[in-house]
Formats: sequence, C-alpha cells, structure tokens
Amino acid sequence: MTITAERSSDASARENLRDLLAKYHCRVHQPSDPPLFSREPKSPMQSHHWKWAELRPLLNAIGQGIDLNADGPRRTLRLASPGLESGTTPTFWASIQVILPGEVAGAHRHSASAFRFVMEGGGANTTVNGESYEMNTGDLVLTPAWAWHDHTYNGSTPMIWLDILDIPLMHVLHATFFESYDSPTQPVSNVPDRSSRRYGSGLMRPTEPSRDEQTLNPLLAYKKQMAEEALHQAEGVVADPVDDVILEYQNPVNGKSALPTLSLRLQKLRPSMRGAKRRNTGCRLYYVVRGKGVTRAGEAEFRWSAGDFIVIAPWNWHSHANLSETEEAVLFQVTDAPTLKALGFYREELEK
Ligand code: 1HN
Repeated sequence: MTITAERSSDASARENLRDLLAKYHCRVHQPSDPPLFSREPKSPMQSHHWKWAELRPLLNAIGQGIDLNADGPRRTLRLASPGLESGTTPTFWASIQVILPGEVAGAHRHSASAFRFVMEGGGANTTVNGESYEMNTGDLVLTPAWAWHDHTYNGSTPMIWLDILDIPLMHVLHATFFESYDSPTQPVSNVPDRSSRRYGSGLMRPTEPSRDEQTLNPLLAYKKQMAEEALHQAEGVVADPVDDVILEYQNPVNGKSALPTLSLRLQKLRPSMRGAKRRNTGCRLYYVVRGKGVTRAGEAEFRWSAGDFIVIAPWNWHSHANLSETEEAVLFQVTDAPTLKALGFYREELEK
C-alpha cells in the first residue's frame, strides 16, 4: 500500500488526509480542531455562590415533590456550576440530600468514592459495609469506593446532608461500576462504630491492620465534636495565608486525605481575618457552617452566611474575609487537589 498526500499547504494536506486516515481509525490534528494547549488553564466553569435562603425552598420542593423509593435514585439537589454540562466541578458532584422521617435510601455500591457532611438535623443512620454510623449535624461519614451503603431515618423532622461523589472523574475514566443490594438495607454488624473504635483516636492505631484497612481509608466516621476541638486547638499556632486556621480530615493509616481523590477540611476564619489571594488548578467547594464573610473569586464578590456554598473554578484568583469583628466563621472545604497532585497537575500561586 502506498499513501501519498499532495503537499500544497499544510492545512489542505491535513484536510486531504482526513478521509484516508479515518478509514484506519487514525487522524492528524486539523486546523479547525480546538487548540490542544493554552498557556494556562482555561475553564468554561465559573465560580459560583449558592445562597441558603434560595436553596432552602428548593429543598422543601424536592422533599414534597419527589418520592424516595428504596431501590431508586436518591432525593438530591445537585449544585450545577455555570459553564459545566453537569455537576459542580470537573471531578466531583455536590448534592444536597433530603430524607424524611421513616424513609430508607436503599443499599447499593458504586466505584465512585463518596461522603456525607450533615447540614441539618440528626439521628439518621448510614450503614457502610455492615457498620452503622449515626449522623448528626456537623458529622462526616465516608462511603469509600465500592462500599455498600444505605441510609435509614426514624426521626421526626426532615434531615439534610451534603453528598459529594467523584462521579465526573469516574465517568471520564470509563470506570463506572454500580450494584444494587438485594434488599433495601444490609444486615448491621453487632459491633457498633467498629472503625471508630479501631482508628477513631487519630493517634493510636491497630498494630495489625487487615489488608482491606490498608487499601481504603478504614475510618468511616469523623464526629463534629472531634473536628471542632482539633480546630480549636490549632488556632493561634500556624495559619494559612488564604484559608486561615485549617485542618484536613486524614486517613489514619497513611496520613493522606480521607478519600484518595478528595481532601476534606474544616477551617476557621478568625474575626476580622482578611486572607491573601491564591489561584490553583483543581476546584474548591466551601460550605459555610457558621459566620458571615465575603469571598472574592475572579471578578465576582460573594457575600455569604451560614448554609451557603461557594465553588471556585480552576485557576480563579480567590480570597476570603470574615466580616465580623467578634464572631469566627467556620467553613467546610472540599478540594480535588489529591487527584491533581497524584497526576502531577497541581499548581498554585499566591499573590505577592
Ligand atoms: C448516591 O449514591 C448517594 O448513596 C447520594 O446517598 C447522592 C448522587 C449521585 C449518584 C449517587 C447516596 C448521589 C448518589
């Protein structure tokens, strides 16, 4: 076989080769193709602010309007960032789940890693691989990749939590697995809080971890009181120029992030704090636990208070300030920095 291309101009040579190459499932870059590289990240995603005052009625609407079937999808309100086709960032989705008294969100497992951070209410139980964890406001519960999980709730008022899953990353890698359990709930082990008993001190750990405990994070729940106390103790020691007093929920076996793809953090902006400006690859989502402040992101200025969410788009300059002179502001932060770091794509700059 001889293959020749008439070399008139580079553009027409490329065009002339198109059909021939296509027959063999090959191609050359065409002038009409979008550029492969840009000098720095150019994301269609925009930084965004969701206000609790606007989310609240929407959560009421899905609570009243959408039935929860134990074998169907969850009742969740997804935060859909402007500029993205779906989801909150290029690697993760943030949704707010509403569960009503007496409901069961049935057992299933997926290759996406996930966690819940409780926004409002308490008393629901999440069972993860047979271990049951009670969830109350401010608690964090992990469902690592491929862990069976179901939620049951017997309280008296609706409960609301934040769900984060690395779904877009799983999709782009074509690595989606999903399985429903054959009944709505899993049998619950008779050792309550097993992972917390083995790993929950954060300082002492089993001398002989099982193989499973070394592959994925063996600690499944982080209580509000523990996290707040740790943050309180850290105050005044060292602070981050942008995020002020900040601690990461860690995997107690290897000291890395709680989930392989996502870093979860709790931070405190002290009264009157004015942070420096930073930009980084990857995204950060902030949930305002309490306090009032302002976040500048690119050209935008977001004045936030408790219950609000803010997402920072890749490579957007951003900074935070606490607007109160007397009250601290506490934020829960999620970032996909571990994914970018693992792949060598992480960069950040601080404004000098
Ligand atoms: C999911 O499995 C849960 O298990 C919550 O509670 C939110 C959003 C998209 C896909 C799966 C859950 C979800 C989800």
